[in-house]
Amino acid sequence: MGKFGIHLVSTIPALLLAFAPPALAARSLEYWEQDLTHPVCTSSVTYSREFVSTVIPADLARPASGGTEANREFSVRILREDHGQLRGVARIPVRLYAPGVFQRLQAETDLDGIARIKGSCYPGTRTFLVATLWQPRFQVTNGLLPYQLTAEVPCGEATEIVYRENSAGANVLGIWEIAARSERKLEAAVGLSFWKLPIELIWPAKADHYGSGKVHLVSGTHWDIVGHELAHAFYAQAGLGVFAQGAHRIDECYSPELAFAEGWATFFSAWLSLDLEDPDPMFEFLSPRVAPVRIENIPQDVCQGETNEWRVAAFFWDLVDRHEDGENLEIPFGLLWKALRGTRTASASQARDSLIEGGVDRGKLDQVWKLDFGK
Ligand SMILES: [Ca+2]
Ligand SMILES: [Ca+2]
Ligand SMILES: [Zn+2]
Repeated sequence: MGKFGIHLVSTIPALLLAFAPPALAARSLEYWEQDLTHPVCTSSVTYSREFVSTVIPADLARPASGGTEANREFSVRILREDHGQLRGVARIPVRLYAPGVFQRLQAETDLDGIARIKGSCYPGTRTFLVATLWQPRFQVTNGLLPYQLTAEVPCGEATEIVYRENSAGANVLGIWEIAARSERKLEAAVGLSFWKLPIELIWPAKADHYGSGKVHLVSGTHWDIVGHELAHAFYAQAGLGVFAQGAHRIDECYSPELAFAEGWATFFSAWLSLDLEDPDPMFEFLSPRVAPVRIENIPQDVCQGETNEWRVAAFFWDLVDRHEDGENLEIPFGLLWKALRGTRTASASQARDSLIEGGVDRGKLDQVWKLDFGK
C-alpha cells in the first residue's frame, strides 16, 4: 500500500468519529447468554479490550468474471466465504479514492454484493477502496470504531474483493449480513419506524451479550447467535416484552418472562435465517451443549410448559411456519409483531391472549399451544 492509502486510512476514522451519532443513553436491559457459548459465565466477565485493528485489507482482490464494465461505470463486488461458498454482502457503503479525482466515487452494495460506481477516472488507475461498516441504523465496530474494509481497485474495471472463511473480514461481514437482513426483512414485514436508536454490534467479545443498546459477539460467523442477540435489541426498541434477566439453560424451566424474552429472540433468529417450509429447521451454533437446536422437532426431555425458552421459540415458529406438523396455523410475522408491539408482554400465555384479541383463530392457536408446550 502506498503513502496515499496509508494517509486515507488514518484520517477516515477521525472523520467518521466526527459524524458518529451521540452515545446512547444508558439503558438497563441486559441479556447474558450464559448457556449459549459460555458454560460458566459470571457477572465478572469483562469484554475483550485488547487492541483490534479496524482496518481489514481484502484477502484477495481480483478481476470479476464478468469482465470490464462500460466506461464511466465500474464495479466492486464484496464477497465473504461461508461454509465453503462465496456470498455477496449487501448494504455496504463503498467509497473509492482516486488520485486527482475530487468528485465522490461511492455506491452501496446490492443483494449480490455489487457496488456500481459512476464517475470518471482514468481507466486502469489504481484507486483505493474503503468500505466502512457503518449505516445509520447499525454499525459493526471493535467497541470504538467501525470496521473498514480496504483494497486497491483498478478504475473502470469490475473487481471482486474476497474475505476468506474465518478471517477477521469474514467475521465482521457475517455480523453485517445478519444486521442488513434484519433491516430488509423487518422493513418489508413491519416497517422501520420502531428502529429509532442505532445498534452497535461489537466484535470480538468474550461473551455473547446484549445490554445498553449494544450487541457483543464472540464470533461473527455464528449466524444464529448473531440473530438471537440482535433480536434482544429489537425486542427492547419495540417494547415487545418486559425486561428479564438471569441464568438460563435452553432445555430447562425458569421464569415465564425470561423464557418469553429468550424464546422470542431465538424465534426471531429462526425467522431471519431459516426456511418456513423446512420440516426440520435447526440452528448450528446456538447452545453447543445441546446443538443442533431443532425448532420444529423438540426433544422429549426438554422441560415442558411456557417457562422453557426452547418451547416458546417453537410456539412462535409454528404460528408463522408453513410446515404442518400437527398444526395448520400460518399467520404473517407482521401480525405477531403488531400483537406484541408496545405491550411489554411477560409470558407466552399473555402473547396468546393478545393474538386472540388480534383476531387469530382460538382453536388453531390452542392446537399449536398443546403441540409445543405439552400442556
Ligand atoms: Ca410447524
Ligand atoms: Ca404453522
Ligand atoms: Zn438471549
